[in-house]
Amino acid sequence: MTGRDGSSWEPTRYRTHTLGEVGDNGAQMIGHEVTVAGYAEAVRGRGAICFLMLRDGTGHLQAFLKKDNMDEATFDAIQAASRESTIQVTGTVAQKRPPKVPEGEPEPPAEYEINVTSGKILALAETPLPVGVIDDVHVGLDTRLDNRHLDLRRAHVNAMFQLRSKVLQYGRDHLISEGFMEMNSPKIIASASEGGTNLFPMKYFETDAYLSQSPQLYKQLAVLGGLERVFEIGPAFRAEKHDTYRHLNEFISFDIEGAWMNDEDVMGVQERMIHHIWTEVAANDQQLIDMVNEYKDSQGEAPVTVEVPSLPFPRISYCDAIEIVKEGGGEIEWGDDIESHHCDLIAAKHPGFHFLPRWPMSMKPFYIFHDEDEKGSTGGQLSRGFDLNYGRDEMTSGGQREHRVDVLEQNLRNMDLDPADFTFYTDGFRYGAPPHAGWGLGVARLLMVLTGAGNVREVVLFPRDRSRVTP
Ligand code: AMO
Repeated sequence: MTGRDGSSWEPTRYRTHTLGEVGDNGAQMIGHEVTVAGYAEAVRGRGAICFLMLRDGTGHLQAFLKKDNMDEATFDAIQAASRESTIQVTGTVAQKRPPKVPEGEPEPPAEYEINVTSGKILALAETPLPVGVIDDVHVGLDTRLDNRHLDLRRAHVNAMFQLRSKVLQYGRDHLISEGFMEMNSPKIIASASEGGTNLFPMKYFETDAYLSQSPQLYKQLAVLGGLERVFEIGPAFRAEKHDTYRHLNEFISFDIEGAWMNDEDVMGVQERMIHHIWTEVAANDQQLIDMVNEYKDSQGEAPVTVEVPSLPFPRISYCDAIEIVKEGGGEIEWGDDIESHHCDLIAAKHPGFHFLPRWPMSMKPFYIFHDEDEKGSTGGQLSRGFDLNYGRDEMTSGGQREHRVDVLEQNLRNMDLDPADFTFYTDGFRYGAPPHAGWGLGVARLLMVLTGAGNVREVVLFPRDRSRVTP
C-alpha cells in the first residue's frame, strides 16, 4: 500500500489501498479488487445509484454504488450517510466515464473510481458539523480550536501541520549531520532557569516543584558531562500573562548546546539549519505550500513563497541596533530592551532573518558568558548572548555560556538569585568545564515565518494560553 509521500505501508485490517494510490495508479489497477476507507465528503445520487466521494490522508476517490450490485440495506445506509461519516468499501477499480469535451479540445486525463460490491459505515457523523470541512463557512479561531479535530480535516490546516512535521524532521536531520545527538531533559524541576516569576508551581509529593521553563540547565549539564553536542525538541512552560499572537504558556522549544563553541559558532549552526529546512521544504513540499496558498487565495490573502535565505544572515550588534532604532526615530537608550516597535525599524533595513548579538550583560540570564574587556558604547558590560529575529518577532535566544564557576555564582548573586538553590547545576562546573554555547528556538514562531501564519495558534495543534486548557 502506498502512503503519504509515496512511502510504503502494509495493508491494514481496514484497507488494502489508500485513495491516493488508487487515484494515481488506476490504469494499472483496472479490474483489481480493493478495500478502501475514508471520510464521506459528499454522497450524491438518488434511486438505485449513488456516488460517494471519499477522502483519506492521501487523497480523494469516487466510489460508485449500484443497488443491484450489493446488499440493499448497506446501499441505503451509505446513500443516507451524513458528510464526514467514515465508510469502508470494497469493489473493483474502473475508469470513470470521461466527461464530454467540445470538439477540438483535449481530452482530460483519465480518472478512476471503485465499483462497489460491499461496504460498511464505520462511524456516522452527527449533524450539523460545528466547523465546515469542505464548505468554507467562516468561523472564528476560538471555535476552530474548540473543534480542532474537525478543523484539522480542512486541507490547508492539515497541510500546515504536515509542514510542521517536515520542519522538525529537516531540523533534526541537519543537526544530526553536524554531530548533535538528541537528548531529553526533565520537565519537573526544582529551580528556575529563565527567571523566577513565570514558573508554574506544582506539588511533587511532600515538596514543591515547577514545570520546566526550558531545558537550559540540563542541556548544559549534559555537555559538561561529555555528550559534547546535544539537541532537544520538547515542551517549555511559562506562566506569562501575555495574550498575544506569539506567546503561549506551553510551547515547543528546539534547543541545542555544544562544547568548545562560542556564540558565533552556534549562530552558524542556527543559520545552516534554517537554510537546510527552507531548502528541503522548497525541494520536497511545494504541494503542501500550494494547499496553504489555495486557501489564502480564496481569502484574498497574499501567497507564501519559500525563498531559501542566503547565508550568512546579517549580524547587527546590539549597539548597532540601538543606533538603527534611533536613526529611524525610535526612542531607545543603551541598556533598554529592543521591543517589537523597535524591531520594525531594524527589519525595515534588514528584512529576513537577522542576528542581534552582543547584548548588555544586564539584560541576559546568569548563564550567559561575558568577557570583562568587552564594553558597549556607554561603557556597560557586553555579553555573548544573541537573538535571532525575523521582522518584529524573536525566533531564538542563545549565547556562549559562562563556564567559570566563580563567575557563574557571582552572576547568580548579581541577579538576586541564591547560588545555594543551584548547586545541582553549579556543581557540574567544579571539575573542569568546557567553554560551550547553544540556543533555543521557538518552533511555532519559525513556522509562522514559513507558512505566513499570523498567529502561533495556527501552527500549534492544541495551544495552551491564559484562557485555554482544552481540548
Ligand atoms: P527564551 O526564553 O528567549 O530563551 O526562549 C527561546 C525562544 O523560545 C520562544 N518562546 C516562546 N514561544 C511562544 N510562547 C512563549 N511564551 C515563548 N517564550 C519563548 C521564542 C524564544 O526566542 N534558555 C534560553 C535559550 C538558550 O539560551 O539556549 C531560552 O529559553 O522563540
